[in-house]
Amino acid sequence: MSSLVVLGAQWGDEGKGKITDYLAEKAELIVRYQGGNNAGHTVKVENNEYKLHLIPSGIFYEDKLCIIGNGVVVNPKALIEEIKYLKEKGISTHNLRISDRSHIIFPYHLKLDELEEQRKGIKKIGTTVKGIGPCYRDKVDRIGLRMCDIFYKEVLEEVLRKNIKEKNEIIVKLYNAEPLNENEVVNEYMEYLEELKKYIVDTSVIIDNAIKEGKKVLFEGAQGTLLDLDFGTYPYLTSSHPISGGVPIGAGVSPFALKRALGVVKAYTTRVGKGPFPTELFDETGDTIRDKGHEYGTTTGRARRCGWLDVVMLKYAVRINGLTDLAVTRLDTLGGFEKIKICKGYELEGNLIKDFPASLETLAKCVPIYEELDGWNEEEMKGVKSFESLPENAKKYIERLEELLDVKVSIVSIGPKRDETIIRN
Ligand code: 2SA
Ligand code: MG
Repeated sequence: MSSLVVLGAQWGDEGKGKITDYLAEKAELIVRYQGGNNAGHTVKVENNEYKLHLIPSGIFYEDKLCIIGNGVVVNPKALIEEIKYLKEKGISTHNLRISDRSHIIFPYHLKLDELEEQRKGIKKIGTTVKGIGPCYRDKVDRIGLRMCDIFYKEVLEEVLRKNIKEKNEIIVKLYNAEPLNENEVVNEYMEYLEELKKYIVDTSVIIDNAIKEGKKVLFEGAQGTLLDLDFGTYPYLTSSHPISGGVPIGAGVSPFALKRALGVVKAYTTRVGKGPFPTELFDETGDTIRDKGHEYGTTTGRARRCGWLDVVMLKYAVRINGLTDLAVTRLDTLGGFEKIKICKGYELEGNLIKDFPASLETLAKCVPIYEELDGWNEEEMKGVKSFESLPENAKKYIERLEELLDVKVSIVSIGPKRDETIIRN
């Protein structure tokens, strides 16, 4: 059994939840390696629907360890709420483990996230306002607090009080906003952390042992490649590393631990938040995709921007992540269009651009070069169990994508349910 990472190849919301859930069945450990409760996915188990933000989707299986790795930023309050939510639905969290090296999100991170976004005005990033960026910033600044600090309560309290005082100064002086109540935050969070103590361990040792024993480990990415801090559309991105390179750092494993990198690709492109988006559709087609695909954020309810599939972007994702294969989701949503477009390259001031540019100024000027393919009828897709039985033009769409990217599409999803997943051998 070999280990693999499942990650988003676009701007997040590719349908990773469903694919991860599907693959989790065959894995023994499921590990989150970046992000925090800015992630959100819906998992359907039998007839129940669950929404998870922080806990890996393997939690629905009794016998699998679910790990929140060191690269994740943990909001203790949100995590306790998620544990309670699962308990109320009869799901136990006894298999949950939290890295002792993971950083803690405190209320001042959320407050600063909100205030900074307000101050940026129209230049705002459109964050999830979960305190993700400010928490990672403190980590880099070496003033953050980690889960292991709860075992030294006095030290933790001292640093926490110092941090609250310093952040309050910024909140009051720079933003003219209400300061946080120091004692209230300290008391509330010391209690939460005490409650989480039983889950805190050195998770990198557990993962390493599992790999040595030949167990299959599934690394679960949140957000997507184009939201990666280094390789995404800076600054309109998240503050962590969703790419495959984020796994060794965010989970504490060797870079050679990964044998497979599965990229999840939505059959079209969506993004929430700001920033250039070359294949964005501002017409009726875009609205139809949004409505048919229910393209509204799970956490914030925001309408997602929709557009055609972008191969320039996907080639970049294949290269940066070393993708071994792809899972294409939402092929059903593309049904019913007479013609479907794929962007094969960009035109920039008379030149052909094949590599995804670094500068957003450049990206904003790129004009997509499209190839047009014939559409298919979605009715012909209902109940289909094999790739061969898909409508002819839907197959052509997938095969053309494979040809353009030179990567195999190993999974095709044609609906939200587990049995609407086609595996190609
Ligand atoms: P943040 O809050 O600092 O991470 O926001 C920075 C940018 O990253 C975007 N972002 C996301 N975009 C899509 N999906 C996200 N997460 C969930 C998911 C979304 C959900 O993984 O499915 O619940 O539907 C996500 N998280 C962050 C955000 O919009 C900003 O552009
Ligand atoms: Mg989502």
